[in-house]
Amino acid sequence: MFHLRTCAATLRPLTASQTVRTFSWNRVAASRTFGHIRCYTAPVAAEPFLSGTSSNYVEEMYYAWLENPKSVHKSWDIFFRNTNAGAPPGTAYQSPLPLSPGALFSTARAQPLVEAQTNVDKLVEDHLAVQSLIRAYQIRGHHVAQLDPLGILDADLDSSVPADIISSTDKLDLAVFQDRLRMLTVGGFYGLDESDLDKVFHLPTTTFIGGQESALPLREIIRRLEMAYCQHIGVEFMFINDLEQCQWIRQKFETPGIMQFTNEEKRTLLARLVRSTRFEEFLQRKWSSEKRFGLEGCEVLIPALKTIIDKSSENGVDYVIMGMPHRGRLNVLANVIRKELEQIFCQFDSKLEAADEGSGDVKYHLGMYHRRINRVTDRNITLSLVANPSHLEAADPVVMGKTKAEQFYCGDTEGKKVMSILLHGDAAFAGQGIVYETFHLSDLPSYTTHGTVHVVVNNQIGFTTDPRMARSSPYPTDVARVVNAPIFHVNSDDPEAVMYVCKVAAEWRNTFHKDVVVDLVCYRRNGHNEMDEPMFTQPLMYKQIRKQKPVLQKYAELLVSQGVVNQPEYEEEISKYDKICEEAFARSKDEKILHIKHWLDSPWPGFFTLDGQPRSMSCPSTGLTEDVLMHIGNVASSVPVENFTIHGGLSRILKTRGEMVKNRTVDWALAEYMAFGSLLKEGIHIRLSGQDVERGTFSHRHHVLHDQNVDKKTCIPMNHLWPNQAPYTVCNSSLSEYGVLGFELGFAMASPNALVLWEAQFGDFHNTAQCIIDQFISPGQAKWVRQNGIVLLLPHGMEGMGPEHSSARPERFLQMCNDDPDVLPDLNEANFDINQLYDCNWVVVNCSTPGNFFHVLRRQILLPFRKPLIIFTPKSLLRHPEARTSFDEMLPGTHFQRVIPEDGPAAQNPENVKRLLFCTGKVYYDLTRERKARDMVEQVAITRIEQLSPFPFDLLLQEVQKYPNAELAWCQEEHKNQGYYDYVKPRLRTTINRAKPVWYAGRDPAAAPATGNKKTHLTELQRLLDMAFDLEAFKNFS
Ligand SMILES: Cc1ncc(C[n+]2csc(CCOP(=O)(O)OP(=O)(O)O)c2C)c(N)n1
Repeated sequence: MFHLRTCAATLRPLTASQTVRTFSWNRVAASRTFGHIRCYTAPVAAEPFLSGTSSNYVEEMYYAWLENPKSVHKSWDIFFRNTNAGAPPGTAYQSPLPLSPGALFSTARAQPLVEAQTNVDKLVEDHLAVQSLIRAYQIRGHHVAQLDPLGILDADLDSSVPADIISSTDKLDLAVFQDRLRMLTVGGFYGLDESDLDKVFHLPTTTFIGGQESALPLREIIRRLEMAYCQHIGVEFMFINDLEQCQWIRQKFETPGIMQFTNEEKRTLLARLVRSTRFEEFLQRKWSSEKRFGLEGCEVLIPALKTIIDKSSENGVDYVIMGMPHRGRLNVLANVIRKELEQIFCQFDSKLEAADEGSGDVKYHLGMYHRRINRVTDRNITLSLVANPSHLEAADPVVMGKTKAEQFYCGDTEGKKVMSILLHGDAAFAGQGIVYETFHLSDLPSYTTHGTVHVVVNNQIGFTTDPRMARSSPYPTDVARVVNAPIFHVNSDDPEAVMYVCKVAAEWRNTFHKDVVVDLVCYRRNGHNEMDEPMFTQPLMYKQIRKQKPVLQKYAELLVSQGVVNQPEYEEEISKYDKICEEAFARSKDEKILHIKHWLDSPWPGFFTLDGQPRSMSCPSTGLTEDVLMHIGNVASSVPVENFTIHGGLSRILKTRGEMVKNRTVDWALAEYMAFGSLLKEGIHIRLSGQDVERGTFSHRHHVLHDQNVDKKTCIPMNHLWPNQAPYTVCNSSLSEYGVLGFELGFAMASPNALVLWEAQFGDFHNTAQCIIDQFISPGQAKWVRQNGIVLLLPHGMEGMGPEHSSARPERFLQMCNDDPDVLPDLNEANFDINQLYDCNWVVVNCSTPGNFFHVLRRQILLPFRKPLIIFTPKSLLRHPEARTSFDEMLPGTHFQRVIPEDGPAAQNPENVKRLLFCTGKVYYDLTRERKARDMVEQVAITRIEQLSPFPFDLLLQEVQKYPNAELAWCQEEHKNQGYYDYVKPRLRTTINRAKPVWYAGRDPAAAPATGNKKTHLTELQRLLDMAFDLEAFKNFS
C-alpha cells in the first residue's frame, strides 16, 4: 500500500514547496529508496507487485524509465505513464500484451487512458529537457561566463550565447533573462513552458547542483547552473572521456557553497596581492625607464601560483620546477621563489661588472633555485625556475625533462614529490607549436611527469596583436584539449575565484596525475613593456583599462566591507612590504659585482669545487680491461633471460656480434654497447631517446628485444650487465624533434652523472629543433653559467639518398663554435686539450672508427666538467667491413684520438709525400680505396680530423710539420658551401701561419645538400676523388 502511494507520488511533478518538505535525501549516497519520501501522501491504491523488496526494483525501473521510456518493458512503460497521468488507484496496471502483432491496439483497457498518455509524454519530455539543459550548461556554460575583467571582450572570441543555454551574457538584467528564458521554453529549444519553472524535477546523477537534494524546481536548477558555470569561472571539461574525472570536476564546481574561504585565507590572499602589486609599483618608481615586463593587470598571478604550491606541498610535493616567459618573471622570482630582493634590484644597475665568465643574460630570462620552508604547510620545498631564452614556450619541454629527471633520480615514479608548473602568455600558448609537442609528451611512459599545472596569463593581447588576429581557436588554451586536460578559465579580477580554481587544479594533479590548465583572463595595464604605447593599436581597450580599478584596491574594499580587515590593517600591510623593498634597495647599493651563478637553476652539488671550478683539469684513460669488454660483448650478443623467443633475423645479428667479440673487434653498435655498458657499471645512468632508437633507424642497435610469441614482452640486455649497475633507459620518442630534444636537454640538466643522448632519425631533422640548439645548447653556459653534457647523435653522410637524409648540416654547428679561427692558442700550455674543451661552448666530432666513437662517449662522462657533444654518426659505416676496431685500441691506456694521423707507407717516408689530405668521417674510406687503386700510398698521406671543434691545432701542426714537401688539401664529400670547409680552412691556415695554401677537393657549392640522382651522386664522388689524387690539380691556381 504504502509503496504504491509513494511510487505514484514520485511519478508526478512536485511543486516547489512540496519539494522543500519532502526531498531531503543524500545525493552523495544517491540511494534511491522509497522510504526517504514516505511523508508524502497521494491517493493511490494497492498494486500486488508494489510490496516488499520489489518496490526497490520498481523504483529503479522508474528512474530508468524517466531517463529513457524505451529502456523498460512496454508493460512497465504503460504502467508508469498511467500512474503518472493520474490513473485511478488500481487501474494503472495493465496485463502484458499478447505477443501477437497489433495486440497493443486491441487492448480495450488502454482506451480510457489516452488522455492521460498526453500528460505522460509531456512529463517525460520535460524531464529529458531538464537533463539536456543541465548538460548544456556543463558543456557550454563557460561560453557565457563573465571572464573578462574589462567586460569588453569575449574570452572565447564569440559574443553569441549558445542556443541551448537559458542564460544571457547580460544575465543580471532580469528582463533580458526572462526574455531569453521565454524564447527557449515556450515552444523553444526545450519545449518547456514558463509554468514549468516552478515544477520540481529530479536531478540526474551527473550533476551535483542539488547538494543534499535530489530534486529541485526548474528555476532553482537554472540558478544553480548559472552559479556554477556562468559567473567568474568557466569550466571546460566535458570533452574528457572519463566519467570519474568528469564527476570529480562537476562535484568541485557544482556543489552549492563549495567556494568558501575563511577570513584567514582571505587575509593571506590580500597580503599576497599587496606584495605582488607593490613590487611592480616599487620597480616602476625606482626604474621608470627600464623594461621589466610587469604584471600589472594580472597581479593575481602571484597568489595563484602560491596557492598551487601550497596545495601541492600539502599533498606531499617537495620540489616544484617552473618555467615561465617574461611577463611577471621578476615578481615571481621575488614573491614566489623568494629570491633576495637586493639580488633582483642590483640587476637594474647597469654599472655593475659581471663576475662570471660568459655573456650573461637579461634579468627577465635568468633562472633560480631555492630551498625554503613553505610557511602555509610548514614543510620544506625546493623551487626552481628554469632560465629561458626569449623564444616563447621553448622552455616548456626543458622544464618537463628536468622534472622527469628529478623524479627519476629520487625514485618518484608517480610524480608525488616532484612536479612542474608552466606559465604561458595567451598569444604564445595558442601560436607556438612546441606547446602541442610538449602536451604530447605528457602521457608517454618515458616522458610523463605525471601532470603539469599550466597557468596562462591571458591578458588578451600579444604585443600589439588582438586575439582575433592571433588565433583561430575560441580560447588560447584549446591545445590542451588534445590530452583531455581540464581547462579552468577565470576572471582575474575575482581573486577568490582564482584561488579556488588553483586549489582545484592542484588537487586534480594530485588525484589524477594529469595535466590541467588555469586560464587567468586578465588585462595588461601598460604596453608590451613599460616603454611601449598601447594606445597606438588598442585605443578603446586602453581607455577601458585606464578606468579599471586595480584588483588589489577592489579586493581590499571588498574585505573591508565584509569586516575581514579594516582600513588601517590594510595600509599597515602595504607599508610593511614597501619598507622591505626599500631596505633591500639600500642593501643592493652595496653590491659591487654581478654574479650570474647566483641565478643558477640547476646546481650540481659536489661535482665542482665550492667556488664552482672543475675538481681537476685532466681526463683519465677511457679504455677498459679485456674482461669488461668481453663481458659486455657477450651480453650484447645474447638473450640474458630464460624463455624468451627472439626473431630469427635478430638471432643471426646476435650471432655475428658474438663472432666479433670472439675476434676481439667491435663495429659501431658494439662500440656503443661497450661505452654504455661500462658507464652503467660505473654508476652512470644512461638515457637514449629519439625516434625509433630502441631498434635503431638503421636496424643496427637492437637494445630492446621483443618476444615473438608474447605480446609486449621485452628484454633490455643492457639492464642485465652487472649486479649493481645504474639503470639504462632507452626510449622511442614521439615524432617530435623540438619537443624531445628540449626534454632531453632538461633531463641532462638535473645531474652531471648521467649520459643523456638524443638521436635524430636522420641528422637533417634536427633543424626542427633548431631553437633548442641555437638558444639553449650552443650558448647555454655563456648565458646562464649552466653546464650541460647532452649528446646529439646525428646520422650524416652522402650515400646517394637524395637531398633529404644526407646532411646533418655540420656547417651550422661549426659556425656556432666559439673558438677564434685566426688566433693560434698557446700549444705548450699544460693540458692543452682539456683546457680547450673547458673553454669551448660545445664539442663537435665526426668519428671514422667505432673505437673512437666508444672513447668519445666515455670521455663525455670522465671529463671533470660537462659540455654538449655533437656527433655526426655514420649510416653506411655501421656495416662497413673496414669500420671495425680491435679491442687493442680500447684497452686501458687508450683514449679518444682527436686526430688520426696517417700510419701507412706515406708516414714511413714523409719527405716523399706530395700531398697531405685532411678529411673527416666516412669519406676517409672512399679516399683510401681510391688511393690504393691508384697506387699512391706513398705519395698521398691522409689525416683524419676526428674532433673538429675545439680544433686540434696542436696535433695538426705536428702533422703538417711531418710532411714538409706536401701540398695541403681539405677533402670533403659535402658541397663546398656546406660541411666543414669554411670552418677548417682558416684554422688550418692559422696553424701553419699561412705558410702554404690549403686547397679544396670536393663538390661545388650547391643550394641543396645533395643531388636526388644516384648517377649524378656517383659522378660527383668520382670527381672529388679525381681532384683529391690529381697531383696537378692545383698547379694552375698557385
Ligand atoms: C618565438 C617568439 N616569437 C616572437 C617573440 C616576440 N614576442 C615577445 S613577447 C610577444 C607577445 C607575447 O604575447 P603573449 O604570449 O600573449 O604574452 P604577453 O606578452 O601578452 O604576456 C612576442 C610576439 C618571442 N619572444 N618569441
